Amino acid sequence: MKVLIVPLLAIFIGACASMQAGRPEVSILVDLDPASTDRTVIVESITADREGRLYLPDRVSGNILLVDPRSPKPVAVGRIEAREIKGKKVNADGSGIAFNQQGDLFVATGPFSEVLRVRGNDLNVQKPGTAQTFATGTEGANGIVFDKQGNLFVSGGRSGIVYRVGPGGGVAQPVVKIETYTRKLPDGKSEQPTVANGLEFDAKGTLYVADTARGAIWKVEMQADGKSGKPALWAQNPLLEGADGIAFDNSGKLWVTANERNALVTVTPEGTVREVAKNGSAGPLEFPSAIVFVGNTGYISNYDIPRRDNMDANGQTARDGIGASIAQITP
Ligand SMILES: [Ca+2]
Ligand SMILES: [Ca+2]
Repeated sequence: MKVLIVPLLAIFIGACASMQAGRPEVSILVDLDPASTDRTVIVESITADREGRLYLPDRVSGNILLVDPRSPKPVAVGRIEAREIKGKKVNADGSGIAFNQQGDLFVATGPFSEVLRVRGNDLNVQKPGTAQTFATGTEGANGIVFDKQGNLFVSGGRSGIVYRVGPGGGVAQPVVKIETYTRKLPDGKSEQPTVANGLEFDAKGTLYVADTARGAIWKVEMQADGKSGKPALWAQNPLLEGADGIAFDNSGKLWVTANERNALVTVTPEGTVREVAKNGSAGPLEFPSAIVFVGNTGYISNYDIPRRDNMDANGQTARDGIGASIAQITP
């Protein structure tokens, strides 16, 4: 018995020490392409259903993957078909993903300038449902989020526009505009022009917009008539360079995946910015692009673009680490 107790006690003391140090550890929940480290699967976003199961669109296969954290093996439950546009095959490159209150699943696609929908009943391992057009006119469609009234908000990337469309879908209308801006990365060559990326609402219904280019988070007060106020720069910090997906934890802290820095950063309701985790190109964070909380655990999609702190020593690839995967952290 003692043999058992001593290691358990050691683990317990170790866990307490790491909690006291305030540095919860990131680990890998699942490698989405165990046979490869070379972008044979590409996931840019992640969401969860009411049962805490995770969903990610894979840009390479067009599959919408389901991963149950209790038994983390990816299975396809939906499909996003490529289209022929002007005689060329165009991949959907699914990005932002979110459920509405009815349990239907939505995925933004920049190349189609649309948001697609798979009905909840059609999310099926035996017969994966095909995503159909829900919202149009969303140029650069990237992050998506629903408000409490069931309106869908869609970020437009470099244009800085955030679109809004009602619960029935249709043509989306621009409602917010973040001023355009382009940042040069430390390599002096790469440029980052995305100013409207990850979207999230807080409990009071205020909209937050991740500005990847400025390394900032904007706050937009929504008015009772459905119109939006002027965006206010809420937090800006070099730690936020590459700010991509965002999500609130149970304590009301905003978590930010700083993709090009391979880092997780939090912003308190007072606007204090703090780095929670960061690593080099070998992971476990590999260009983290989105985060979703299930209870106290944050699940993170590793997009694994070869850029800045996620680039291998050769300066061209991102083969270090395990590649496309879901990371997890329990603060
Ligand atoms: Ca892999
Ligand atoms: Ca990698």
